[in-house]
Amino acid sequence: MKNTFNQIAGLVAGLCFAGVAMAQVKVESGWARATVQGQKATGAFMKLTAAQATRLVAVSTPVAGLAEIHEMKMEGSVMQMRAVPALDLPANRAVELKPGSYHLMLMDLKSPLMKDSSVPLTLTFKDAKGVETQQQVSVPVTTAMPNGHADGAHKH
Ligand SMILES: [Cu+2]
Repeated sequence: MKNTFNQIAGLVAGLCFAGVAMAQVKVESGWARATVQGQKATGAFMKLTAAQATRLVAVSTPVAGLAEIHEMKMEGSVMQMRAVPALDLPANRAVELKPGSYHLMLMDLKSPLMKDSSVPLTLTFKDAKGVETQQQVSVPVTTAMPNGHADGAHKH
C-alpha cells in the first residue's frame, strides 16, 4: 500500500517536472499599475517568451475577484478593450503585454494596489497538445512602466 503510494507520488512528481520543463515561459519586465482608493480595476503587463509555442489561457490572482486577458485595439476611431480567450505565444518570440495593447485586466480588486508592493499572479498556459501548466509570478506595483518610456509616464 505504502509502496504503491510512493510510486504514484513519484510518477506524479515526474510528470509535473516534465510539464514545467517543457512549457517554460520566460516572464520579464512584469508590473501592475497602482490604483487609488475606490478603483476596482487595473492592468498588469509583462513580456512573455515561450520556449515552445503555447497559449496563455487564463490568469488569476488573490488580489482580484476576476482577472482576464484583454486586448486593446482601434475600432474605427475608438480604442476598444475586450477580453480574449487566449493569447498565442509563438516559440522563442517575445510577446509584450503593455498599455494600449494586450494586458492582464485585474477586476473586482479587493483593496487598492499600493505602489512598491507586489502582486502574485498565476498564469495558465495550454500547449499545442492541450496540456495545461501553471506558472506563478510576482510583479511589482508601480505607476508607470519601469523602464520609463511608457506613454502613461507623464500623465500627471
Ligand atoms: Cu482591460
